[in-house]
Parts: sequence; C-alpha cells; structure tokens
Amino acid sequence: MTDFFNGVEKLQFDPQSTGLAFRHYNPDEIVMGKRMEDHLRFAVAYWHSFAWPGGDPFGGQTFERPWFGDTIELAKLKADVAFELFDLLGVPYFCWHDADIRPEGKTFAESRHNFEVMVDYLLEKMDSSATRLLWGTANLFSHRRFMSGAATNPDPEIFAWSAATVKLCLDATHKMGGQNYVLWGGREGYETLLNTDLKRERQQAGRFLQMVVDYKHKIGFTGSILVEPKPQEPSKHQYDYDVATVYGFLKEFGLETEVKMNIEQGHAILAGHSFEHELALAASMGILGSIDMNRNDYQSGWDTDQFPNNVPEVALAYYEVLRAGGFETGGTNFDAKLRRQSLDPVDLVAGHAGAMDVCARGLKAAAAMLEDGQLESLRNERYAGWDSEKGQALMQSDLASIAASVESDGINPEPTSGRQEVLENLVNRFV
Ligand code: XLS
Ligand code: NI
Ligand code: NI
Repeated sequence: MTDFFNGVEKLQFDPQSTGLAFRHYNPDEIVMGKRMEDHLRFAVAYWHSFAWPGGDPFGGQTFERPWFGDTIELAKLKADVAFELFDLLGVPYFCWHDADIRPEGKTFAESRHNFEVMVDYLLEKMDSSATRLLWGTANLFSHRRFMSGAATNPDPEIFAWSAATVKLCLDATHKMGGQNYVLWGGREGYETLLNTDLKRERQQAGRFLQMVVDYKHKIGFTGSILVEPKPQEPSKHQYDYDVATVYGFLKEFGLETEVKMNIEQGHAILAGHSFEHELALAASMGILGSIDMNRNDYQSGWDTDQFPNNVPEVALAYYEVLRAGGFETGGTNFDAKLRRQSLDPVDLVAGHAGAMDVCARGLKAAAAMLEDGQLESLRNERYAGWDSEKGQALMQSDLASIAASVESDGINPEPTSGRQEVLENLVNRFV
C-alpha cells in the first residue's frame, strides 16, 4: 500500500450518504435483466488520472505526484497508486497507452524493454485485483517524432516505428486479456493542405489498419479493434473525423466487418453532432463498440475532457447503447481528467465516483424509457406505413412504376405531426 489516498475508504453503495459513496451506482442491482456493473463496464483511463501533469496552453504542471519522473521505480509506484484507485472505486476495467505506463527510453529497444517490464508488473497487480483491461492503445501523438503523423507521416521510418509500436501494444493487450484494442489518430491529419498529400496519407492509414487487423488474427486476439473518431485537436483536420467518415474509410479498405468504433462524447460535440447521434449511427451500421464518457465545456468549444455530470445527456446516450443490445466487448471509459486546480488525491476519487453515479442514473433512466416502451412505439407508429405491403413493395420497385402508381392509386399524402414536444415531455418524465 502507498499512502497516496490516505484515509479514503473503499466506496460503498449508500443512497443516504452525504459523503464519499455511491448514491446510484449499485453494481449488483439488476437493470433489464443484467447487473448494473455488467451494463456499464466502467474503466479508469490511466493517462488522465496518473500521467497528466495538469497543464493548459498558458501554464505547465500543477499536479505534483510522487510518481512523476522517468524511472521504472516511479512507473511502478504509479501502477501501485492506480490499482489503489481501481480498488477504492471497484471499477471492473482500466485502459492505457504504452506511454502512460512505461518510461520513455532513448531507443525503440529501450522503450520496448521498459514497456515489457511494466506490462509484467501490471499483470502482477491484476493477480490481486478484480480490475481487468478494457483496452490498450499506443500513444502515437505526444512525442515530437509524431508531429507530422504516425501511419500518415511523410517519412516511412515513422510509419515503421508506429507499426512496431502498435504490434507491441497489441501483444501486451492480448497478454493482459484486454477486451479491445483502440486506435485514435490525433496526428493522423494535417496542419495545412499546402504540404499534405491527402491521397497518399489516407492510403498509408488504410494499409496500416489492414496490417493491425491481420496481426490481430495472426496472434489470435479475439477482442475488438476500435477506431476512435475525432474531427480535430491536435491536428487542424483529422482523417477519422466522425463515425460516418470512418465508416466510409473502413469500406474503402475492406475493414467494415473487422473494425468498430470507440465513440467519445466530447469528440461527437466537436464534430458538430450530439453523442447520441454518433451512437445511433454506429449502431445502425453495426459498428458500435465502446464509449469514452467525458464531456466538453460547451462554451470553450474544445476537448476539455471533463467528467460527465449531465444526467439527461447521459441517459440519451445509454438509451442508444441499450437499444443496440448493450456492450459486448465495449464499456464506459472515463477519458476524463480533473480540473488543474483539483490537486488533492481525494479529487480523483470524487471525480470518478460522481461520474459513475451520473452514468448509473442515466442507465436507469434509459432502461425505464425502454421498458415503458412508449418512445419506441411512437417511433414505430411513425414508420408503420413502411411495414405495410405497399410500403415494402415500394422498396422493390423503380422510379417509372412508382410514378405510374402515384396517379393510378390516387396517392395524396397528408402530413402528420412529428410530435417532438410530446416525445420530449415523455423523456423528461424519466430523467
Ligand atoms: C483524445 C482521445 C484519446 C484516446 C486514446 O482526445 O480521446 O484520449 O481516447 O488515445
Ligand atoms: Ni478525447
Ligand atoms: Ni478518448
């Protein structure tokens, strides 16, 4: 035991508590026939909670964590504290980038060695913990070598470095029993088109992803490969802009049945969508994999990665997840960081605990809406015409026959209400 969370006790479900406890997240409560914990599948993100120093564009580090530094000893201390947080929260999962868990080496070989030592150390920690790996990923964006991209870099040596890094991270994810492997291409995009060969870069990215999928099959990794869309930041324009864009990309490279999406709330907003739009679209295409649950500040218009605290929004998100049949390999990853003034260890616990409660409330509201069934039946009613024989026949017909039938059948449609206010009132009864 370290003394980092000194005095903080393992959180319990206690609806009456006014202190540090779960008032809504009750892992064993059955929601639509399944334990709440198995619906939500919470994960703590290693990077924001343990590796992020608290900087912003105008100032550097505000956090002074005893594990900051570049040695294996300190990386192990970081891991010890991480598992203490996982245990305090009772989260079933965590997620990492290679760079979060190991010190950077001077060469690829040195970084690989550090990484392998730390993967073994995390495996040891997992032996005495209930927390498992939701997903692993490679950080192909922080180091200056990636400033012009990873797979999409003009320099083939960076492509090679990135491929070798992803191989290592996939091996480690597989070894740790990870449920998914995520690729987020923060630098897979451009700053200016003036120096960018867009066609080549997209082809490089496509070939790279094909290699990742091939390697997954080669090593027998049965988890899902997930791409995390984001429109920009840090790149001015990112190739994995949003769900629709990534789907087109997957189709182009023959990967649409191999790769699913990790959808982040804040990224959806940055792309000019709602979170539920991105979820519903992915579900409709059969590529809804997992979610990163963190919100942005609506005024700043940037990826501020805050813990979720808006129950109605979260409810609509889980509504889409539940409608799609729930998570399979995916889960709810808190890709969220504290505010840079939140210096105390207890802030880390409170941030996650509050977020878990908000998600639990959202899930319960979503389940209640589905069980009530009115929203779905009103939606189905709206499309009932398409279930009729005539409606079905239209889809098999052609323009000329349809044109003829409009007059011969005396088609004369009457507009009907979309009932948006009624539906919004209905939702408000549950959230
Ligand atoms: C950044 C992304 C990142 C991914 C993992 O905006 O959300 O944290 O989730 O690389
Ligand atoms: Ni993000
Ligand atoms: Ni994310």
